[in-house]
Formats: sequence, structure tokens, C-alpha cells
Amino acid sequence: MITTVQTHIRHQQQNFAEASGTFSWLLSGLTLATKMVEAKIRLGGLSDALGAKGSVNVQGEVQQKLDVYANETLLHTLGGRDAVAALVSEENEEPIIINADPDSGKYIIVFDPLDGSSNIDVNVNVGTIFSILKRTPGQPLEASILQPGHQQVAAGYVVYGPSTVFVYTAGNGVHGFTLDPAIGAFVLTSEQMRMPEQGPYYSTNEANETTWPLPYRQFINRLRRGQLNGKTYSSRYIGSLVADFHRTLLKGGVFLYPPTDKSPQGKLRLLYEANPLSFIAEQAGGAAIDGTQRILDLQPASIHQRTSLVVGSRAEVDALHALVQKEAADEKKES
Ligand code: FDP
Repeated sequence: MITTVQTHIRHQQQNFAEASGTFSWLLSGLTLATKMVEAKIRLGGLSDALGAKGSVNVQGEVQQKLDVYANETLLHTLGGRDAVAALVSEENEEPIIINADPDSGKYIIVFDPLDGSSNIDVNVNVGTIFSILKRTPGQPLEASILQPGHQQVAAGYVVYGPSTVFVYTAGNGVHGFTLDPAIGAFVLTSEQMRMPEQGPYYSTNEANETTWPLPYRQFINRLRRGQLNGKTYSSRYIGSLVADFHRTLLKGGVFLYPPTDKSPQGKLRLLYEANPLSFIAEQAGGAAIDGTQRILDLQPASIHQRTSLVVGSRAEVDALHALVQKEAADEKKES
């Protein structure tokens, strides 16, 4: 028989702390919303869903119609669930409080409703990324939202591609599901996914290379020259984080978005991009750092905080980390 996301999480709950039907109810809100988004994306130019909305979000980015639709859909499906204390979205400046009662509103869901907006109109993969946090008893709700990533209860993403896949972790491995359009359900297709220890690809926006800090430039040159365990690398960059990450999870290698002149703190968002993907990477045997520190140990200061990100197989992430540390040691010697 098939295993859906809800059945899977219920079996998992027998083995981990979040032992309640509430949790699978939250995931059902996410699968419902992402199936609705998938249906809209699938129609492409046949619906009125492509193109810009004519508005700008809190990040100063032009909102696409599908950004707005995906956000409204997630807010609607998750906002009706009592266990949700607050929803935090890339598209909203402030958290949306759903249930302030700490006894029933126990979870905070943070999400990027539609990642990779620049790819929507050109029929290239986009995705949804989410992170589930548990409200900290006795603390104001705002403080619970700004938890370091290692405290995530679950995280996952959906890639809207040639097939639509749902990948999640609840701290007990990484599991992948494929949407079966015939029955309208995400069906388990890969259990306990593992990221290869070293991979064949690096994935980055190479146009920014001249403005990266030195260790990142040295790192990419090492990969190009086959100087990491003699492996020859190819380059792959889709420009949708979730799709680039999904390939890295399956095939191995590294995705990196270093600091640039334009985004000295990095471009990607800590709470709803870097944290959930880093949790998944670690659960699959990979690693994720901001250059110097483990992403999951970063203490967020604000909900839309940006970070640099290096995520992928252990061999590549460790090699970049060593170069950053060497640069810091050299600078210390010189000063
Ligand atoms: P987008 O701006 O198209 O929404 O964080 C957003 C993101 O895409 C990521 O999905 C992607 O990895 C990155 O930005 C692409 O940035 P560049 O265009 O600067 O390469």
C-alpha cells in the first residue's frame, strides 16, 4: 500500500517527541496548500497566474502573481489550524498571530511561499520552503520565533518540477514523496535519504565571483582544477534555491551563496531558507555553514535576516570552512 506524508509522520511520531495528531494536521495544511499551488503552476500560461502583480514585498522585490497566490494559500490553510500560534512569511513584514493562547497555539510555521520567483514565468522549477518551530513555554511569542535553527521541530520543501516532490525531516532522517496526480496525494518514494559525501557539482551564481571574499574564490578554483580529492566538478545553477538544493541532496556537491558587494551579509534568508535546508542537509549526512559557523547555531536577530550559505556534502563544506579559517589565521598573523 502507499504511504502518504500524514501516514508517514504518524508512524514517525511513535519514535519522536512530537507525539500528537496535531503535528500531522499541520503537515496536512502544508500538503494541501502546496497541492493548490502546484495546480496553479501546472496551468502556466493557461491561467492568469503568470507575470508581476505590480506590488513590492518587504524585501523590496517585485511580487509575482504566483508569490501572492502561494502566500495567501498557505496563510489560509495553516491559519485555520488552532495549533498554529503564528505564521511568518517572506511576503509579510511582520509575523501573523493566529492563536496567542500558549496552551493551544503551540507551533510557529515559517515559510517562503514561492522560492525562485525569477523562474516562474520561464517554466523552470520553483518551490516552497517551510520550517516548524515549537513555542517556548513562558516566553513571549516573538522570542519563540527567533529560535536558532537547531531547535526546529521539522522542516521541508516542495519542488514544483517535472514531478512535484515533498521532502521533510522531523529530526529522524529525511524522507521524500512524489505527488501522484491520479490520487492527489504525496506518496512516499524515498525514505532515509542520504547526501553523498562528496559530489560532482558546485552550484553558485558565478557572475558574482569577483566580489566574493578570497577564500570563496580560492575554493571554487580548487573545485574547477580537480584539487579536492582529485574529483572533477561540473557547474549547475538553476537560480531557485530549493531546486539547486534538491539536486545537491540527491547527487552531492555544494551550493553556495557567499557574501557579495551587493549583499555583504549574504542574500538568502536565515529563518525560511537557510535554516530549513540546513536541517535537512544535516539530517541527510551533509553540512551547512555561513562561512565560519554552523547555520543551525546562528541566533536570529530579526525575521527577515539574511545570511551567506554554504550547504551540501561534507567534503566540500569542510574544505571551504578550512580555507575561511586559514584566511582568518593569516590575517591575524599579519596584524
Ligand atoms: P529569487 O530571487 O528568484 O526569489 O532567495 C531567492 C532566490 O531566488 C533563491 O531562490 C535563489 O537561489 C537566489 O535568490 C538567486 O539569486 P541570484 O539571482 O542573485 O543568483
